[in-house]
Amino acid sequence: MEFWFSEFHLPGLKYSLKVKECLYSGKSEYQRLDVFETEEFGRAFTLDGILMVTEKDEFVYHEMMAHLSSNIHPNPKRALVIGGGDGGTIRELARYDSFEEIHLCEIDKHVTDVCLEYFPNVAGILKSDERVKLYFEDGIKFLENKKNYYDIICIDSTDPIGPAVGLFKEDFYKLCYESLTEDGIVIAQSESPWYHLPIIKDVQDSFRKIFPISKLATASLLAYQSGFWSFSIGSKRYNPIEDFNLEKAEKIEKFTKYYNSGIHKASFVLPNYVKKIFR
Ligand code: AAT
Repeated sequence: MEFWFSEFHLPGLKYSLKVKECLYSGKSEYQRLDVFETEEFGRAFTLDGILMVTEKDEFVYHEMMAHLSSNIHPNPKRALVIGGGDGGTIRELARYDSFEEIHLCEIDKHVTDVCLEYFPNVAGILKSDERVKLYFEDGIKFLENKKNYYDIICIDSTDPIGPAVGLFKEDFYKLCYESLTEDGIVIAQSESPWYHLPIIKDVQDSFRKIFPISKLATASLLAYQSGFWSFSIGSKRYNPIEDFNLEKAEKIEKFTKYYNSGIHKASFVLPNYVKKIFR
């Protein structure tokens, strides 16, 4: 008998992967967690029936979150990832020697436990790098007590449902602003330009109100809705395009599978149907 995982994207559209084996199923206080061995994408991790990590393409999203932000800061020392309990964004941040502290604030410890067991190449860094500290709490509450602390904040959150709703609100971005140092940078996953343009517009409108510099980047991936994803950057001093650091990118691209200097620059070039949100 064949077994397929389907993610329901739109009322008339679903995305399906043929499953060889279900490796794990469980329920936490916050969500349902599943790990599948799929025929096309290797292992896949889902939360409430939505793909979070696949072995095939996880590098795209995680590299973009970490490198678009860290590249443009000349000497980032403290980073925070909110959400992202799988560890992928942390793995990429950890490539920079300049970081002294890399914090993870994930609401659901169950996510990290499952990823440590089933995705060692993604989550392993959470145990192996002594700069990494794990906090299992709500990202919003966590930031209320942190002022002027982080150089980089990566908002690596689920889609805006359940506990992640607040991570897409202007008040939360204000908290991020206050928790950043005077030249800090925040990057947030901001959903798909094909399916979620109103969400992208809201995030961008908020960033523009709060940060002197705000930009939108995109990337092509496989596992998230429509295969085309966006990242919103808010920055206090450095411009993601003008302050691009070629030397840093060339060092990093020895390790990366998606990000490189050309991708950094090109990712800020937007199609007209996306640009229209700024008019
Ligand atoms: N690294 C790619 C994986 C993710 S998962 C996002 C994580 O955000 C989940 O583990 C979830 O438990 C966590 N999370 C949700 N709300 C909060 C919160 N309020 N505070 C802290 N962590 C939270 C990103 C997937 C993108 C999906 C695209 N379709």
